[in-house]
Amino acid sequence: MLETVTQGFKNATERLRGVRELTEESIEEALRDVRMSLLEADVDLKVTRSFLARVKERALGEKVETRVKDRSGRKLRVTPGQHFVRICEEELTELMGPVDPSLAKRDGLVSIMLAGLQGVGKTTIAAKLAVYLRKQGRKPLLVAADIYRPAAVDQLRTLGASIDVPVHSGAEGERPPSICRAALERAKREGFTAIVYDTAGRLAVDDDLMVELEEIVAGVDPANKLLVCDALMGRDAVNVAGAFAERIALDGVILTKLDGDARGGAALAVKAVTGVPIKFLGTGETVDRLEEFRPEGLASRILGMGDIVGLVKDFEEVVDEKEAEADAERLLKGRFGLDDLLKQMRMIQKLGPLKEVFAKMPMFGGMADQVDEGELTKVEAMIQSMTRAERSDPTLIDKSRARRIARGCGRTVGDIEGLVERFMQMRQLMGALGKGGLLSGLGGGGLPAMGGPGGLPMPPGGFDPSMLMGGAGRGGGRKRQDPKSKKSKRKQQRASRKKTRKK
Ligand SMILES: Nc1nc2c(ncn2[C@@H]2O[C@H](COP(=O)(O)OP(=O)(O)OP(=O)(O)O)[C@@H](O)[C@H]2O)c(=O)[nH]1
Ligand SMILES: [Mg+2]
Repeated sequence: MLETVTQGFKNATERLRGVRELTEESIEEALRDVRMSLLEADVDLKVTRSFLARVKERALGEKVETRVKDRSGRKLRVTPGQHFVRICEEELTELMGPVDPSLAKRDGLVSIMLAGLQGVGKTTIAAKLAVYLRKQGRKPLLVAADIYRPAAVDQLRTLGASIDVPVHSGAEGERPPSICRAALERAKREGFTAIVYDTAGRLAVDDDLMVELEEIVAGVDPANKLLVCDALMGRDAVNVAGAFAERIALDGVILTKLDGDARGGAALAVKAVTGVPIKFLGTGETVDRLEEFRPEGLASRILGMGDIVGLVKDFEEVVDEKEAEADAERLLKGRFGLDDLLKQMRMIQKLGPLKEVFAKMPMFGGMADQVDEGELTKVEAMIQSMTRAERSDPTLIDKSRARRIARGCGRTVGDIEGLVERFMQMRQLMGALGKGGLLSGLGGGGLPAMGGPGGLPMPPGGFDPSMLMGGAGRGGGRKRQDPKSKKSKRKQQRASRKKTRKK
């Protein structure tokens, strides 16, 4: 999603590479790329203009410190281009923010009315929200208030059945405002603690639709009146959102189909236009694809840096900080062995499905689809068949050792040699990255040092990302480890050390 804008920012930073300071001229030039990509992504013109003006003003006004200290006191070098990226990121965050995934409740009931044009994903979001609310311990009721499209009620019923959430629908010929009122009565009577009204969509904003929504609002007074927009709407989203906001007092916006469109201009402008926060993102057709909206996350994804904050947060949950920092250091100095790889693989497994982990990484986002978890399970098995010495120094692995390892894990000698070869490449690459300073701090919980996109050293011909992060194939059912249970973790480590010593 939003690849167009990402490319614009990449081009802009590329232009600023090697620039000594941010002058009006160099900023203007960089901003030209950004402007073009924003317009191409169909971001509203006014929003684009004011965004660019703010970035320019700040970029000109700020003194560029080229040496800064990160949180652990380490000195880092920052280029003007990286400063520019940081300013853009902060302004993007500002443009799309704030963070507010909260849902209002009244008398213990979370009530949500979904409104929006035809086909934007209201019904899908209704089901997603029901799942979301149930995860929060609520008992949700879905309400089919779309009586115009013949299959609409059935669609919601099917969805409801698939997630095991009851769906309230009206009698033959009953009007939506009356259906909603009856549903609310039922919810109170039957002890539901959340209710989601799925209303009808129209091809364009028309008065009938608005009157109906106003009647529903008057009848059931939903605590959350949410406008659903899809990312494909671009500039139109602005007019539509404006029209809805004029008639009903919106409490928030939900953006859908962020997975589908490369342009996604609506995401950037909708908050500025409606003045209400974006609450959630829909990122796929299935009911689990709902995310609470975090502007920083989206901003850094747009800038092509991946959602590092999100990833770091995930990391903090599963990783012992000190240990991670030491690991990261060694990693970035190119001094690590296959045993480190194995450890990292296991850590990554705890973060969730690999594809999602990769999507959040700055460099690998685009490769997320290529990750093959099954391959990674094989890698894990191969490493486990090696001795401790071989793991820490894979150069030891000659033909005869490779044969023994291959026998141990049921793979071919070629597989083993391939693994070692790719591992050596990767180690070299990590060393190069470490010198660039990009990833320093990532593992330790701190933010990376403003590494700009485009400034990354990459090996010729690229490398296999799955090699870097390791496999989740085997650990599908494995539970996340409680970060506090360090005792049991240490015990585990001791046990595994013992085991390897024996070998
Ligand atoms: N890729 C993708 N598709 C989505 C997403 N949300 C919804 N869709 C698809 O978009 C289509 C329309 O979704 P609905 O939920 O029926 O939209 P609606 O707003 O209820 O449509 P009407 O009731 O006709 O106004 C369906 O094919 C959905 O599967 C999403 O986040 N990503
Ligand atoms: Mg619908």
